[in-house]
Amino acid sequence: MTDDRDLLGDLETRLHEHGLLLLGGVVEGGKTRVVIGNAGSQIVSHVPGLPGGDPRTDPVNTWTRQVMAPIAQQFGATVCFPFDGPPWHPFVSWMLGTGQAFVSPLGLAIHPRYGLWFALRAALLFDGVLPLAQPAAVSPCETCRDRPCLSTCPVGAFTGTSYDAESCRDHLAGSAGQDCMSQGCRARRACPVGPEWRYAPAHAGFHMRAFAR
Ligand code: B12
Ligand code: SF4
Ligand code: SF4
Repeated sequence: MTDDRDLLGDLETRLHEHGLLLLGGVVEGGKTRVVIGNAGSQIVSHVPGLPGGDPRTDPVNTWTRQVMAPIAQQFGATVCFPFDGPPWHPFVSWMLGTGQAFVSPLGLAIHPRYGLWFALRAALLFDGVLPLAQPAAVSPCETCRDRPCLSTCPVGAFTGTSYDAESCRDHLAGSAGQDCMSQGCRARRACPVGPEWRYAPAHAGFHMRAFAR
């Protein structure tokens, strides 16, 4: 019989081979959902087309599918992806449900170690209850007095309860938006958590081009 602890350990090893991380899991109705992602710019050396490629060809999503389909098969799980939609799978809610990350005032999930510098790439659904890590203790936002993420956006796109994607996109289209375009979202960069996980500028630029396209 397979040891469940070995299963998650083996899965983690397989994911690391591709620069991916097992971010957490949650038990739902006798099944276990495991959320997979990446942090920082470690993924860049694994994905053909990152960071300089054309986002319109979806290199990250294409790569994610190619890598995750055989892994799901090997581990006997069903896989789904955050980019399959609409309707979208509620990946942020799933991540929050693992107890390993928290909702930030920007709406993005924040991780005590990786800060805002992680993305969600896939989820695996396993039959049965797997032994999961203890939830993280507390959100870093709780002790962040000044909340610089909320005061740094040049067009005030984040209010703490909403995000104005249209104002953001308009700003990115002009010359004043080139700082965000080349370095990544200024509001996200203002967050002091996990500075060593910040995306390298070329990597951040790829995601900004993908968003602004
Ligand atoms: C559609 C979408 C967008 C849209 C609309 C976003 C919106 N706010 O409405 C657009 C294109 C604008 C967008 C933009 C970005 N997005 Co987006 N987006 C998605 C996508 C594909 C679906 C979101 C959705 O509607 N889900 C359906 C709902 C029901 O799911 P949910 O998990 O329950 O959603 C909860 C949270 O999202 C939260 N929430 C959402 N917005 C807000 C805002 C506030 C203030 C609060 C408190 C909560 C909150 O509340 C929901 C209910 O609990 C997700 C992937 C996914 N499948 O989830 C990525 C996703 C949410 N995006 C992500 C990112 C990183 C971005 C960008 C930062 C991209 C970038 N540039 O790098 C930008 C933000 C703009 C910027 N300035 O940089 C990441 C977030 C990772 C994380 N750490 O949390 C995701 C998970 C993609 C991924 N592969 O990792 N996005
Ligand atoms: S700047 Fe502070 S409040 Fe904003 S996301 Fe970072 S830790 Fe949370
Ligand atoms: S990318 Fe720039 S304009 Fe858009 S929300 Fe972030 S800080 Fe604001």
